[in-house]
Amino acid sequence: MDGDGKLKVAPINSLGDWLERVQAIGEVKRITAPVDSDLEMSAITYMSGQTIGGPALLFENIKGYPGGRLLFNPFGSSLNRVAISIREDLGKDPIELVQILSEKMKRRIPPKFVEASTAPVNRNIDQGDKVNLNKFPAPTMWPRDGGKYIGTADSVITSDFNTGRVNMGTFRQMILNDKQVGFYASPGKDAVLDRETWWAQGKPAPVAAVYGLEPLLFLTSATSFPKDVSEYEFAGGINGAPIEVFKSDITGLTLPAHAELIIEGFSYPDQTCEEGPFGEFTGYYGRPGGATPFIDIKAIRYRDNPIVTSALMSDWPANECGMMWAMAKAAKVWTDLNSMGVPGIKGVWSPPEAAGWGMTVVSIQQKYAGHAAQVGALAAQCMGGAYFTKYIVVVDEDVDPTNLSEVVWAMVTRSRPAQSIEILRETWSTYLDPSLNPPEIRPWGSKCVINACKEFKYIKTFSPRSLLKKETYDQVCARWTELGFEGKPPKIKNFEAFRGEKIS
Ligand SMILES: Cc1cc2nc3c(=O)[nH]c(=O)nc-3n(C[C@H](O)[C@H](O)[C@H](O)COP(=O)(O)O)c2cc1C
Ligand SMILES: [Mn+2]
Repeated sequence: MDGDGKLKVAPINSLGDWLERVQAIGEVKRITAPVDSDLEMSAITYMSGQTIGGPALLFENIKGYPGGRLLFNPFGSSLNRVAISIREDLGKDPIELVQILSEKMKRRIPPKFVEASTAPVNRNIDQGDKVNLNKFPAPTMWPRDGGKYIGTADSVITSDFNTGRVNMGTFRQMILNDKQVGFYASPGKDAVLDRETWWAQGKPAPVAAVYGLEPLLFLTSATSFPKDVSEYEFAGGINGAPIEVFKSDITGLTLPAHAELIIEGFSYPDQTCEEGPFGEFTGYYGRPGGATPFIDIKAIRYRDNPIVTSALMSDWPANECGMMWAMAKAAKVWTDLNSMGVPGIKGVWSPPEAAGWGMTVVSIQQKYAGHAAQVGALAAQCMGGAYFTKYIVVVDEDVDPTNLSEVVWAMVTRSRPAQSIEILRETWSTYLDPSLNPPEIRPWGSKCVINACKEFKYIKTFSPRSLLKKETYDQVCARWTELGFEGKPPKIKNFEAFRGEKIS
């Protein structure tokens, strides 16, 4: 949006609109050769994903699914695709984009209800005997997976029985048979709390799952927003216009009108299935398979030839939880720190290399005694950053939090392990953390907060950095070609402020 509230770029309402934009920058690869949904599609995604910034893969010829289409890793490791999804222009630095997203996350626009009959996703509605989930392509991603996962880059929609608030969360969904899918969500997640509000009344919990969706809805579903506000409002805020929805006559839930494919049905308190294991965002199989609630599917709504969206979970850079989570989590932590009134925040990053969610880096301009410790503790435990994250590093403003080389350098030159590290215990984690053993101790975790800032007590006398003088840098830039170097001179951000005064 610009100042007068007009959208700068053409609106994106559907996955089709998004694909058009992404195709225009050459970041969709259509794969028309026949491929197997059993391990082959995911292997291709993993291998293609080794190139940072590589394309999203649209599989159009999946063995056994005539006409079936599946988009693997919509975000991948591409900053461009994150930019497009949050309705921004390309070419911005990661930290600039995180800041923009964090501002957009402060806006809320409620969804707009349209007539169900006009919603493109209602072009086809299968109910009763016609319900057959196995009609749609779903990959088995890793050799030890418990089954085909149709829901990964998805949005699972639930509601709170007492307040009516509609939640959107990304939760994995394994096909059990034509009419049932597993519904795994970690303790503390909103879908878990929501379904329990229905079960406490002795009622089945209504639930819908969107398996083909526009990536902004995927991003907002995968981000920890306040538990009492619908993700639809935050998606609208980022979109700069309301998300179009309709009310389901089957479950009463609010569903996205422009989705590709939605299932809906009910989940019961006293019925579970065997679900998992699944190769997870950590790059490991998470908890072993176990008893999990499931969804009894009453209806499937879909466009003609719908596109299923899928997320490969793996080690970086092929992990769909890498760049998207890096951006979304960092932006949300920034929003949370701002909303608590913490001053001096210069940048927040969640390194995609750290399983997307495992680490938070905040750079600050230290303003008062205890400032760095306060930022570390709040970034560790605020809603946007608390889940799973193990390492929280606070650095000064001259350190770029998106540059791990600079962060590591600050850690070894500014922190003192005996003084600068705090451990937080019994924190919010997950059954999926392979380091928590024996597994019975899960989902409790711990966190390490590292203050890698110059010690504030000695900030005036802290050893000066060896920095170039700006005028010397400019001179060398001007002579770069003459000196025999090719290309542009490197960008340098920090320069010497010393003008000849005596260093004490
Ligand atoms: C691709 C992907 C798959 C995910 N799968 C799960 C899952 O199976 N279970 C889970 O608890 N969280 C999963 N998450 C994390 C949640 O989506 C995330 O914590 C989100 O904030 C949950 O929604 P909520 O904040 O409304 O509870 C996944 C995230 C991504 C990006
Ligand atoms: Mn939520």
